Amino acid sequence: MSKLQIVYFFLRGRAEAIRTLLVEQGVEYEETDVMPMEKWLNYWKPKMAFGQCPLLIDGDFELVQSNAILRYLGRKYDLYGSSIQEAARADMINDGVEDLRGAYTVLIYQNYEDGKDDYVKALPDKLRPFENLMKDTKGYILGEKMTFADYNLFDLLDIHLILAPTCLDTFPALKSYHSRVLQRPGVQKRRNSQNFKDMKINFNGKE
Ligand code: GTS
Repeated sequence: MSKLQIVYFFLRGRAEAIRTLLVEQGVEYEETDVMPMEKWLNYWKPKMAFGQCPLLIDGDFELVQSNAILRYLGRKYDLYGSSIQEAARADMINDGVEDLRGAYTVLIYQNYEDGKDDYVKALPDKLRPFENLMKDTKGYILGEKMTFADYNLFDLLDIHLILAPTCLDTFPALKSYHSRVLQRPGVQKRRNSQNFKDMKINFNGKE
């Protein structure tokens, strides 16, 4: 059986939660870099259903949209809870992650120099809903077992700690959640890999 393939830029970006999930689940995958730019524009981009990557290739099945990929892998590797209510809670938090990731992406690519201070000032109001949702768990989003959404929430917190290193200091549940996920052996395996260490977070180098 062929290995899964992630087609993306050589970046953490929107592929990092997917990679961490796969490494932790012990799933071997191959990585295809869409660059150089001419190759991206003329070869890869026209192949992408929405003109953007990441793309996951699983045999003859191809899927774009990072959150659809995470959900697909969640179903495939039993990381989607065990009832429709649990799945919905994972979905809800993942959608919250997407909202904040969207704002982060606008900051990074459109307004970093002028917008960073205001973004960091407004961050507590954006993080508080996650703190409220996570404060009763001593484990992960659904309790003891990781879901696809945990990989995404962890990555979101992780990139915000780089942007604003003290941003979790007033959110004890999120702070301990971040370190709990970070300490997981599979997450450590990904983070100790040369591939992870060599990657920028974002295409323009801002973080
Ligand atoms: N909603 C999409 C998803 O979640 O996958 C957005 C994907 C997206 O914005 N991809 C960017 C891209 O392909 C790269 S990154 O923002 O994830 O770093 N950009 C290149 C282009 O030509 O649009």
